[in-house]
Amino acid sequence: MEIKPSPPITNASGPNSVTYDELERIARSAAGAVVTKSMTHCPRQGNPEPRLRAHLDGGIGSLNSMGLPNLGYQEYAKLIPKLKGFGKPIIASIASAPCAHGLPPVEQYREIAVTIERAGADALELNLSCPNLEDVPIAMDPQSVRAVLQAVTREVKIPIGVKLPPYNNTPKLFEEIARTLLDFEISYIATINSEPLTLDIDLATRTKVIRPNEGFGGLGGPAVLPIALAEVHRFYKFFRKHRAKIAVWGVGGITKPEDAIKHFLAGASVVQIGTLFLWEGPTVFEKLWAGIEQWLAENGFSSVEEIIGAVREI
Ligand code: RRO
Repeated sequence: MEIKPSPPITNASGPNSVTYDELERIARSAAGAVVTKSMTHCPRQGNPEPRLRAHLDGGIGSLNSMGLPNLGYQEYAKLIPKLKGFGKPIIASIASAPCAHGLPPVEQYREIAVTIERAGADALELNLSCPNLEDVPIAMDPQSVRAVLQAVTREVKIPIGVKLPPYNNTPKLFEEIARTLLDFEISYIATINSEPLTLDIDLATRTKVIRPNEGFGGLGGPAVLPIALAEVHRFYKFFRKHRAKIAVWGVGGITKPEDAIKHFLAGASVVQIGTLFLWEGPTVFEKLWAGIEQWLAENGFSSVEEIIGAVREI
C-alpha cells in the first residue's frame, strides 16, 4: 500500500501538530497531507519547561526536548474523522512511551495502530526515533524494529511509514536497519528525526537553553540539512539496489525551495517541514511549493518525479 501526498510536501510530525486546532490549520493549508504529533497510549504533558528553544543563535535551527506531549491516541481517534473532512490524507504518527499501565512498547504500537486505522487515518507513521525519552530509541535496535513492524503490519492494511533517526557514522547499524525494513511491506521511511544529544548555551545567563535531560535535546533546522541529505541518499541507494519499493521522505533543514530540491535530488519523493513550520506556520507550504515549481520550470523539468535521485557524481 502506498501513500503519496500531492503536492509532495507535508509538515513534519511534532511542531504545531498536537491539538485539533493546530491540525485543522495544516488541513486548511497547501500541505499535501496532515501529519499528527506522535500519539502515545496514555496522554502526556511532556517534559518540564523550558523544553524548546525555537531560535538558536545564528539562525542555525531549533533545539527541543518536548517529551512527547500529546492528547493520547483515544482523543486522536475522535479527531481524525473530523479532520478528514478537509479532503487531504491524514497521517497518524505513533510512538510508545512509559505509561502507568506498563503495556510493552510493541503492544502499545499495535493497539494504537488498530484503533487509529479504524478511526479512518489514511496512513500510519511509526515514530521509532524519539530522541528525548530515557530509553534508547527503538530504531537503534534492529530486533526491536522487527518486533514493532511485525506486530503492526500483521494487523493493519493502510500504508505504513517509519520515522528514523540519523544513523550518522554507524554504517553497520544503518545496514542492519535498512535490511530489516526490506522484510516488511512499508510504504515509506521518513528521515531524519532531530539530531539527538545536542546542547546549546545562553551566554547572557550562562545557562543551558532547555531544562530536561540536563539540557540535551534534538536539533532541527538549517544545521541538519547536510545530515538529512546524506541519510536520504544512502537509504534511497540501498532501496534501489535491493529493488525495494520503499519511498524515502526527506525531513531536515528545509527553509527554502532550493533545500527541498536538494532533498529530491538526493532521493526523496516527498519532503516534510519541521523547524521552518515551527517558525512561520502553515503558509510555508504554499511558499515552498511555489518556489519548487518555479525552480523546476526554470531548469527545464515538468515534475518533481524527473529529479528524484538524479544527483550526479563529480
Ligand atoms: O516530543 C519530543 O520530544 C520529540 C519527538 Br517524540 C521526536 O520524535 N522528535 C523530537 O525532536 N522531539
